[in-house]
Amino acid sequence: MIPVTEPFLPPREEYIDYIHGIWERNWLTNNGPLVNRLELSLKEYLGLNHLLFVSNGTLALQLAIKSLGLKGEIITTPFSFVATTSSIVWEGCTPVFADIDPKSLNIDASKIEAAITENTSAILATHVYGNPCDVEAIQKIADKHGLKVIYDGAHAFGVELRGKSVFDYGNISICSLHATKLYHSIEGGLVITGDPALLRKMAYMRNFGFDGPESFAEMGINAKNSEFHAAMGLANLKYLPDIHEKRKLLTEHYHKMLKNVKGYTPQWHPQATMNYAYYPFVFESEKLAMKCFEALKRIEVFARRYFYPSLSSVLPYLPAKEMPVTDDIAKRVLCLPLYYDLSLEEVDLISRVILRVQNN
Ligand code: T4K
Repeated sequence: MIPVTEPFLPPREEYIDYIHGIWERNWLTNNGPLVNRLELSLKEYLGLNHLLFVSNGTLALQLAIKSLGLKGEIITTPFSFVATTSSIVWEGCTPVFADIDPKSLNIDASKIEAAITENTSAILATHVYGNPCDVEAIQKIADKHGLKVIYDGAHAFGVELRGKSVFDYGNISICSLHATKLYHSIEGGLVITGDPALLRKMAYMRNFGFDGPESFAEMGINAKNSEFHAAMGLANLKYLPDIHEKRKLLTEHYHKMLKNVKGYTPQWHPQATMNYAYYPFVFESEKLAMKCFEALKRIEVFARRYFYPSLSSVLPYLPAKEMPVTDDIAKRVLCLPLYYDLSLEEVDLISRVILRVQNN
């Protein structure tokens, strides 16, 4: 069986080395030493001044929305994982969709302005598959209309845009460190901001708002993460260069093998590095995409339709809205298997099945 992804696991002994200390200290969660160490290591690795390690990417989004005090409408992309939209609704705001650009698959900045009303408070855009949004155009619109900007960088770990971390754009960025991500802490997430006051606010919010054992600075939630999760994050860190190289090799092999397949891969931001988080392919038609999907399934290869259907049409708690570009792309896109332990031979096999389906 070949799944769309498989978590990377460090050598067991290296994880256990971190765990030994937990037994010695008997300190399991609530901002422990491994959590602090992971935060410092990630700041250094990513070249960032301020970040917090939280329970998961979804709570990271919720902290971002809450800490900015957002109300009313938030303009967002219909082409993302459900958490991007559901977090907006969960925080009592209304998502307003703007369609995507068919080349980058990110929110189309030229469609944002038409969606702005007097109730708009922010733009929440996803760097889909790790490919950075047009951050300059988005910031211009935000500045013109006095809006906040949140980036859902769940897929974008390690990506640099114009020489600095992609997480360094907007008011707040978030990342997911879920097991299915290229770098993970089993469950986990990050909130990142350049504003120290905002970071302090989110740090309180992550821990019920506590400012001391008997006082509160903010309204809060439990978005803390544990020493066991931090240990996994720390153990995985040193393998990032290997993980990056292997994913790059596999991606380039897919590119080579699939160059004659009718369709395309998203156009990457020209000033950004790649992290090879996913291998999305937009087929010429839904028919071809689904034929490939079924043929792969017959040999136990499980591609995924990330992200079908469009969030603007599928959520029972939102009115359906037509988004012509997203509705079309979502039907035609497949994410092909991509993970550290996948072999070049398996990429060959997957690609040959796709070529055979197309040529039949
Ligand atoms: N924003 C965006 C843009 C996101 O993509 C996500 C999450 C979030 C926000 C929220 O972040 P978190 O709150 O999750 O930190 C998976 C992930 O669960 C989810 O984190 C991710 N995006 C999404 C794109 O993919 P599913 O429902 O596809 O997961 P699942 O269980 O089907 O797993 C996918 C494949 O991975 C399976 O075929 C098998 C393999 N797998 C999975 C797990 C958990 C394993 O081999 N071992 C495992 O332990 O959502």
